[in-house]
Amino acid sequence: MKLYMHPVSTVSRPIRLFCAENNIAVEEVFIDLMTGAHHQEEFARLNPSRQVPLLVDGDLSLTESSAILKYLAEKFQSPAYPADIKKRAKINEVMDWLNTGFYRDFGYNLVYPQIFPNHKRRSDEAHDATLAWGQQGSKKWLQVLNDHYIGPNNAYLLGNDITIADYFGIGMVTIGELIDCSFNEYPNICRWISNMKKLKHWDEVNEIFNGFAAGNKGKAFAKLA
Ligand SMILES: N[C@@H](CCC(=O)N[C@@H](CS)C(=O)NCC(=O)O)C(=O)O
Repeated sequence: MKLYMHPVSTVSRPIRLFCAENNIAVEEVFIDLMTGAHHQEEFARLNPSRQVPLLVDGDLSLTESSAILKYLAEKFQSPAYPADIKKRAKINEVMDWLNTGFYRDFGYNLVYPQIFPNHKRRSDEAHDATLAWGQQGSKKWLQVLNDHYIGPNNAYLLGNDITIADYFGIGMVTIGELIDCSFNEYPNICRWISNMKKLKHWDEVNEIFNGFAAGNKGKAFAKLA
């Protein structure tokens, strides 16, 4: 299997972490998004959307990080994606919730416009309005994550067993580190983040991401407050 990825990519990191933690042998192919390698014909033929991650397993070419995690978990019969249909339905629910709700506001309206020049809005007014929208939406989603999904007793998003939703979500929530964002107002989220960071391969998988985040420390960003 080949995984086309970028080590800082929010949606590549969960797959790399899941593979590392579960001893899944995958050949990683680095696609340098910074130099536009994803726009070169060779890669665009494999993924016309010109994005990472992309998993190639024999004759299967699979995009969408959520679908890739589910495929790998099924292929290797991981307990992180139990066969019980009700448990699986809840995992799917959280992954969709993260992807279509939380990530839109937190990633695309708050974090990315501040760190990627191509996400900056054309006027200051439009830019500030996007960030204000992102702050408001993110706070709503984080409260739901803190109170409803994790709650005061769970170690993970859906109880005390890690699932692929945790791998998926941790990639998205920790992009807050790129704008030096604190989650202190959300103690259950802090506990969950700290549990995920205890995974054996966390540091190794996130080394480059952590370097990127460290470079942004102390800079002025619109955060959650
Ligand atoms: N919905 C896709 C999103 C993929 C995505 O946004 N990938 C980013 C990296 S995090 C990318 O390749 N960006 C390059 C670009 O769009 O130009 C997934 O979950 O896999």
